[in-house]
Amino acid sequence: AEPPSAWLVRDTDLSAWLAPRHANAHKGEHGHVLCVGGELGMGGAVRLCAEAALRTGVGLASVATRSAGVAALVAARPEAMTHAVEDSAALAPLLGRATVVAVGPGLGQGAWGRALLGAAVACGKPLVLDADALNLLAAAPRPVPQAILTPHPGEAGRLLGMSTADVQADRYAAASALATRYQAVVVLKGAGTVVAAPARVPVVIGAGNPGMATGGMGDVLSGVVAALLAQHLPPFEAAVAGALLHAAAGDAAARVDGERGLLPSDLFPHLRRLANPAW
Ligand code: NPW
Ligand code: AMP
Ligand code: MG
Repeated sequence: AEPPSAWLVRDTDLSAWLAPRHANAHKGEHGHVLCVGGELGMGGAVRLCAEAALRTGVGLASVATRSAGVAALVAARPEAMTHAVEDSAALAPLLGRATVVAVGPGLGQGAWGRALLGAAVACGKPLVLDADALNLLAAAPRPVPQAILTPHPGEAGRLLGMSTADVQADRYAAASALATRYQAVVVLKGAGTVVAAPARVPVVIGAGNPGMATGGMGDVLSGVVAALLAQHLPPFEAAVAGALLHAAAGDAAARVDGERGLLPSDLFPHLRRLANPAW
């Protein structure tokens, strides 16, 4: 069900949003993304988010995660400033220093995740909400006009109180209903990602492949979108350009060695190259 006026964007359109840096740029101009997540057993998700933000050109990336996950993350990605955060009091100073807060990758749906999400929503900074942040939002729905939401069809169904199949039966209607209900920019993921927002013509992402149906792929997307928002793209443009950059990186990675066995971290060198379209 395609509405009469949806825009289709392709990888050749990326240069419209990704201008080269100017010669005397400094890291403070390129924003500071704080990634919040990584409940026990899911520390990899928040690392993927932070690394994706760095490969998409953010000036600084910080991570707030469980104490148990800090050492591994610092060793794997020393550029990310990784903090042990066991409660919302420990999160507050990190929220104060962030330009954009990405919440949800591996957050879990327990008391820890709920407390950190509540503090992030209350802080007033621009947000990217993904994964368990969306599951927690579905359990206590409220407008989040400062947010970009990045649900897969299962999460979209929870946010709308309908089945995954009903979301997939009319993806435009589902994306628009989410944008209206949550007063937010929405990236409805899956084959033919749809970006919607209140009073905007929806955009369809003409890139991506089924090799991307691998755990952790969406955690990478949240970092890409957060990094573009932190680099001063307006929210709808950050969502469109981020979804397109992520899908194009997935296609580029699949062209190298195929779709089966493609890993989210395989996108990083392609993200970096495609984030510099004029290079
Ligand atoms: P069904 O069964 O068809 O109704 P969940 P998750 C649906 C973290 N991760 N088309 C489908 O539903 C995340 O960040 C950590 C159609 C499917 O069964 C989260 O915090 C990793 N349906 C947490 O795990 C790597 C689709 O959704 C259900 C669809 C849970 O997130 C993995 C699964 O979704 C993961 O990212 C589509 N295209 N896509 C790590 N390395 O640390 C999804 N569905 O139940 O929300 O679980 O997405 O795995
Ligand atoms: P998640 O389910 O949160 O890990 O997100 C999966 C990511 O991979 C999203 O960006 C999806 O749009 C993308 N993806 C998954 N399956 C496909 C597919 N069949 N075609 C294109 N993109 C896909
Ligand atoms: Mg996900």
